[in-house]
Amino acid sequence: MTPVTSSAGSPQSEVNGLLPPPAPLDGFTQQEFARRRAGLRQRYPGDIIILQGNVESPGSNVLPYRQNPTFFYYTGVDTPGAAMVLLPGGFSAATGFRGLQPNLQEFLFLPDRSVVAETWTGPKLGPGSLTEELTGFQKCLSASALWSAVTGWLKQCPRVALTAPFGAGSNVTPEFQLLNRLREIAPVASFQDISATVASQRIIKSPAEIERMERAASVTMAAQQAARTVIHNGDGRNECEVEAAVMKAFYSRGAAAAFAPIVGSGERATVLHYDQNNQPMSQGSTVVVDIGALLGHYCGDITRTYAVGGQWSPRQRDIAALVLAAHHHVVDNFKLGEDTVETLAEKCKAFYRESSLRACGPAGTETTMDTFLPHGISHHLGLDVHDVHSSVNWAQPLAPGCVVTVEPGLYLPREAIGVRLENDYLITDEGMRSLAEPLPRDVDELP
Ligand SMILES: [Mn+2]
Repeated sequence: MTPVTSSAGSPQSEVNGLLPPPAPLDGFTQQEFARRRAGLRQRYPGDIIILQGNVESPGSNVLPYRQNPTFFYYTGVDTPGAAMVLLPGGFSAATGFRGLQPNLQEFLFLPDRSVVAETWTGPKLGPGSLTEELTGFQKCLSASALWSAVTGWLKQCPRVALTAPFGAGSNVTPEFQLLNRLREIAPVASFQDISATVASQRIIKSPAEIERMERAASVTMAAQQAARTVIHNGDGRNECEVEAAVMKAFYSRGAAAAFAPIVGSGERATVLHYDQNNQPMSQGSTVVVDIGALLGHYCGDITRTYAVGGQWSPRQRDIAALVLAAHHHVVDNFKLGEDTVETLAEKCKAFYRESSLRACGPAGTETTMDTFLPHGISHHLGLDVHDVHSSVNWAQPLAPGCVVTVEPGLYLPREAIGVRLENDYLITDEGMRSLAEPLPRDVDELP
């Protein structure tokens, strides 16, 4: 994998005195992205495929800007305000945009570079030949030309493939705005939703993605080790100190948090997405630490459960041993071609049901342990923590190249015990392979 670097004295900087732009692709090869675009075009051979990237929210630095993961997946470009247009084969690009070579099919549109804007947010990739060289796009045009080009192209080919707006609040999404605008300029156009195709591509990871995800998982494990050290001397210390150790481990390794870290001790260990992380920990409590590093665009997601002071109580040990055994049971008995994200959860619940352990439910009656697992135990992982969540076909068997989490838990609020144990796995022909160091087999190695 050869990182692409931008050369100083590039056309973009020579012409207008701007600083050289940052390199796109984040260390992946141009072929990686070209292959993905080819895969997408193959599925929609008669359509104009349009994707838009994220824009920076004007005048606000409240949250760091992050590119739309699907847009990065097909372009390798983080530049705000970008758009990608892929034309069907045999279609003449010159019909929409005079002066273009007719055989061009892959277009990137980027905002023009601006001295004023770059004073605030630094040098950016802009339209032109340097970006074409760095990204492998056939043509990189100014974003100001996007709508006139698309209008012209749609007159010749009124078929569009795009990611449809989805879910609650979808009518305020950029996807909805794009769809509306296209309907205005091409009222007779037909639309196809590419989301399922995007998901089918994104859930199969390339060797380069797997290598990157191993690094994200290993940074996540380093942060787990840092969390454990704090918790072993954690009596009277605050959950936020654990979070601080986690963030230090991420930042000092060039990573960020893929999601708000969860550090819950005592009853808070039973709150699935607890993220206040601001209560004192007391000796002997279980502490659930669910964290993920975001490294080079890819996410880790690993959960460990520790005991303040480093020793289980007999009851905690029983609960943790069952969760650990369930985790290994699911991984060891993985059936390629059969198991789906859903059947993994069913296997885990069945395993819990067979256990002789019991606990009291909310009504105060004793029940089997499967009652105390309120969540699924697996999701795809990648550019997003819940990778292409809304578009994944959950009934589809996991295939080689998929990366998923396995994360059984047990949550007993009445006993103030919560345990979750999560690792990240690559599906291979031989089964599930842990991306980071494997989960121990011995429950006494955990706390
Ligand atoms: Mn997870």
